[in-house]
Amino acid sequence: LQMHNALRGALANQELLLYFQPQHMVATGELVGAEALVRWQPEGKSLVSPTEFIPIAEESDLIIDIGMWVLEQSCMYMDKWQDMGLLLPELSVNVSAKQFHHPEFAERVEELMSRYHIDSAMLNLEVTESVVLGHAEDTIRKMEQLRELGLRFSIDDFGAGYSSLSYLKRLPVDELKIDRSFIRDIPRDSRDMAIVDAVIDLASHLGFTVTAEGVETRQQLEYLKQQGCTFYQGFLSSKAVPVDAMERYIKRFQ
Ligand code: G
Ligand code: G
Ligand code: MN
Ligand code: NA
Repeated sequence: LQMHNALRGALANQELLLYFQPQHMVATGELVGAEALVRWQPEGKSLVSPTEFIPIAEESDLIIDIGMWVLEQSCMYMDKWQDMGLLLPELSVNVSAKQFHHPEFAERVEELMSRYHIDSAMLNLEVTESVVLGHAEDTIRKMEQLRELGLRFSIDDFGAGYSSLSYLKRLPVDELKIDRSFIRDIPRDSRDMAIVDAVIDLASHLGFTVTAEGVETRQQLEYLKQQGCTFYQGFLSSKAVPVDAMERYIKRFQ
C-alpha cells in the first residue's frame, strides 16, 4: 500500500521516465525500432525497475494511468524524433490487460495518434496472452478495430504465460515476442533450441513476425539467423537507454 501511494505520487510529481531498448533486424542488423520501458526515479533515490512497481500498479487502476502516460510519452517522442529528422521506423509499447480493456482505450489511442501526428505504422502494442482471459470476443473486436487503423500487435513473453494455441489461432496479432528465458541458454540447452525453432516455424506459418528478447551473445544471434527469426533485442546490441542515448543511437544507424 505504501508503494502504491508513492507510485500514485510518482505520476503526479513526474518521477516516471521512459527508457528505450533498440530492436534490430536479425538478417541485416538494421535498426527497426525500439521498445519503450518505463522507469521510476523517486526524488533522491535510485532508479526503480518496472518489475518491482508494475505488479503493484496492476493491483489497481493505477496501471491504466501509468500505461496511458507511457503511451502518450511514446507518441510525444516519436513526434519529436520525426521533427528532428531521426528515423525510427517503429516504437513498441507495453499495454497491460486492464489498460487494454478500458472502455475508452481505442478512442484514446486514436486521439493520441492524431494529436502527435503518429502514422499508425509506427506504433506496435505489446500485450500478453492474459489479455484474452475472460474477454475473448471483446479482445478480438478491439484488436481488429485498432489494426484497421494500421497499428500492429505483439504477444509479449510468448511461451512463458498462459500460452494456448487456441488463443493464437483466434487473436488478430502480427508478431510473437519469444520470452528471453528461452534465449538465455542457447546454444547450451537443446530443449530451448527446439522450442525456439518451433515457435519461429509456427509464427512463420501463421504469417507472424518473431522478435527474440534477451539476446546477449553473437552465437545466439547467429543461431536465430539460421532459424529465420525476424527481429531481436537484447544486451548484445543495447540495454534499455534514456532518451538522449536513444537519440544518439538512432543517429548512429542512419
Ligand atoms: O525494462 P525492464 O526489463 O526492467 O522491464 C521489466 C518488465 O516491466 C518488462 O518485461 C515489461 O513487461 C514491464 N514493463 C516495462 N515498461 C512497461 C510499461 O510501460 N507498461 C507495462 N504494462 N509494463 C511495462
Ligand atoms: O517487456 P519485457 O518484460 O520483455 O521487458 C524487457 C526486460 O528484459 C527488461 O526488464 C530488460 O531490462 C530486460 N532485458 C532486456 N534485454 C536483456 C538481455 O539481453 N538480457 C537480460 N538478462 N535481460 C534483458
Ligand atoms: Mn515487452
Ligand atoms: Na517481454
